[in-house]
Amino acid sequence: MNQYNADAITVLEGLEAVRKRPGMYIGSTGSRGLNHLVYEIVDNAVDEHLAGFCDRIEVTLEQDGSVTVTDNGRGIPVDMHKKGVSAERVIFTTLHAGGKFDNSTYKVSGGLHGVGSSVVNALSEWMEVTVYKDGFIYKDRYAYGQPDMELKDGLLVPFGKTRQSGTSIRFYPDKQIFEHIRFKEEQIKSRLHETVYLNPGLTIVFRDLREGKNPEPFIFHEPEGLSQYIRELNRGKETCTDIIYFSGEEDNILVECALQFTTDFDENIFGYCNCINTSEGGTHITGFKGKFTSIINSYARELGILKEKDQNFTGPDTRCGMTAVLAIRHPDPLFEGQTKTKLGNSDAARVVTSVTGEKLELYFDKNLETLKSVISRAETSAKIRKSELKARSNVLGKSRYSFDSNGKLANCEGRDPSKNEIFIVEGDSAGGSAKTARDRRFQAILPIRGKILNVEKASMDKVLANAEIKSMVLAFGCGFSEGYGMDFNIEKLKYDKIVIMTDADVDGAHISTLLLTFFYRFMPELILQGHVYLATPPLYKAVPKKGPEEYLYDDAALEKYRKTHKNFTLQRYKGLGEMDASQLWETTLNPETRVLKQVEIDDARMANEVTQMLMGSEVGPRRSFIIDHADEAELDV
Ligand code: 1YM
Repeated sequence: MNQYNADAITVLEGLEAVRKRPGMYIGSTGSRGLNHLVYEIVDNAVDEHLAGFCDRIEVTLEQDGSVTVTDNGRGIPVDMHKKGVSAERVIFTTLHAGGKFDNSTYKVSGGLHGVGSSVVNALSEWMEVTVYKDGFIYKDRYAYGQPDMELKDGLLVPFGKTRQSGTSIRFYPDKQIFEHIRFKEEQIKSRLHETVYLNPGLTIVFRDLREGKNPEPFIFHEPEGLSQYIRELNRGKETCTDIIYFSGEEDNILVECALQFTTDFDENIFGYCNCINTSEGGTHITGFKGKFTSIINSYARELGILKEKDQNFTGPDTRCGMTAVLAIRHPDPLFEGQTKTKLGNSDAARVVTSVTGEKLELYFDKNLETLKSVISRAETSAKIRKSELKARSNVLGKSRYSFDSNGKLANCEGRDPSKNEIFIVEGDSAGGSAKTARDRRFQAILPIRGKILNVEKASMDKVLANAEIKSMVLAFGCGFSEGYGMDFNIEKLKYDKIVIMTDADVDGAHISTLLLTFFYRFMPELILQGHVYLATPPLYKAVPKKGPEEYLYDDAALEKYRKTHKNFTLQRYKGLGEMDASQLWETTLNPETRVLKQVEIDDARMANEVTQMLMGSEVGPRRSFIIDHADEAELDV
């Protein structure tokens, strides 16, 4: 066997490995993996851009289901490789071919670092490569990764002349390997857009010529690069600083960063290495964060904003509201982590730290106002952090022992929780009527003031220290949970039914929403196990000339009543307070005649808007909420 044949066999074995285990190379054989094929080819063209030879890439989803990617770079090398065939053949049939053809450049953009072309070839039913180079057009073809065209003495035969240079690759993915050959244009477009943000000199033209799609070209070009990316990420948000941009290079590692603060409270930092989104973070992000924190702290001390006795801002304090994109270029990136999206190079941390320190100091020295805005965000964050901490220790520290006897609760006499009910009644006057009206053997009344409304306008510490909420927690007897120290124990619940009783108006709905929100967040078991109910007091009482009075619970009922009754007077209840004790008993309390609505978790989610804003699992909205009302809160820190 001669050398050439031996090489050819290794080649086939290599591509066969790709076909046997495609997931190893492209992640999956679903639509993500399919899209990945496009990215692999595009990334090679982006590399050519990064090498300084290409400024335009066209991506076309063809009518027949294939994809064409064209660039205006140098054109893939077609000259004789030492293996005895055209370099182009080696590139498309050998794993790990890439960058070894020219020492002057290294592969910098994403994906499989040069093996991309051969992997895509291996997973394609057919692939067509057109190279425009040195005045000639060359074509080559492959089927299932194997050459499908005769060479002449190992070289491609030019078949036409051209003034252009560049590479065009068209491929049709292998139906035996992919579940569906259906590219997701939105995802591809989004990825292409991301690519031009990271490469401001590049234009990418996208076309979707498939049946039923919009054939108009999309042109992606973002000459302002990362700054524009930040602008886009922060679109619709309220910003509180300019966009800060810096870049620098050390030890052949390029660092570029844009950031801006919004009035939101979350941080959004997007990291890239060689155009690959490092969603698991890594050394570059760590370096950036660490340096940013230390810079802000030292400026805050220098400016006297942090006094000697004050603690430093924490990292999250300094990044509260930050949107940032940090993109580095590394000659030899090390991708680690579950999804290989965590940068591992330690020199990246060092260089990013150094560039960030140097450039941000230059920037802040010249832009004091921006610096002050950033520091004031950190101050606010620190304040909230401390008050939240305090709120927790307040509620748990004093815990249930400090909830002294609950004066307002009119408890029931019965001691069997499975028979008992507690009514949470809005307003003292309705509470008074309810106390008179109830069956005290099994019905307890807990009046709450409209005060719970203020819960919405208070900071977290007030929510938790709120007298009404304390009354409820104490009355129910089972504590509350969600990391605030007291364990919720549904076994200790003193009532089978917790009935929210509010006026049938906007305020009443608002109060129920807040109560549901509170239960949903802090005592979800109450809802899940079906203990929470809404009383539905009537809206009207119809008194006909003849016949019995009738309570009407909504407007639909009234409509119906009007159709069947002519001569009647209508009494409209504006609130629970307008009902006397016997009416209240009849309409809302008496198990025989009342209408109770059992709250399901979906109803509680209906309170979702408020839930998310006020007590959501996302810290951001809650914090921004607290901030909006920070003036009203007495932050005792
Ligand atoms: C539509 C995809 O692959 N373009 C492309 C690829 C290469 C070159 C130019 C290129 C690179 C170099 C020298 C070099 C590739 N070259 C190689 C290899 N577009 C697309 N455009 N001359 C041309 O890196 O030195 C692999 S891809 F292996 F030759 F380096």
